[in-house]
Amino acid sequence: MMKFFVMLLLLIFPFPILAETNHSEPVPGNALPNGLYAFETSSGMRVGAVFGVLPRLMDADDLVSVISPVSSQIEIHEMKDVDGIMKMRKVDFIPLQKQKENILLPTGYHLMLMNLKSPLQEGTEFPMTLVFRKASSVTVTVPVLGRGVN
Ligand SMILES: [Cu+2]
Repeated sequence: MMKFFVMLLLLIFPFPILAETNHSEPVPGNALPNGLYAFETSSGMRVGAVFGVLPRLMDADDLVSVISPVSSQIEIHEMKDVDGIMKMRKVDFIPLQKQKENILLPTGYHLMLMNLKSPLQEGTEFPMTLVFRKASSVTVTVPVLGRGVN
């Protein structure tokens, strides 16, 4: 199982996962958008990931599920340091602080697009609906970024 995750990570994240500590650093060749974003995926790849800044909420809340036409199944994941090893696991929700920028990043909470219907292509965008425990759902547009590799 661990092997699978490591392989998945290498495919998904365009930078060394263990070295990455601050995701606000720009990805080479790309300016990161203000909100959420995804990286392009290659044709053989069925899994993508969404990172970036979630919409600000007036009150503390939980992000409990995510819906998008690009994927029939979107999982909420958390990357956590367990005894010095970064491990990714599926969680039921992301706790959100009120009036704060809640940021999704490869080394923390992020959204995993499982079973992509087609590869995510650089320059395109897709809608994603964020479902909260208390607040009404919000639909955002997620741009697809290149991996910054020329
Ligand atoms: Cu994940």
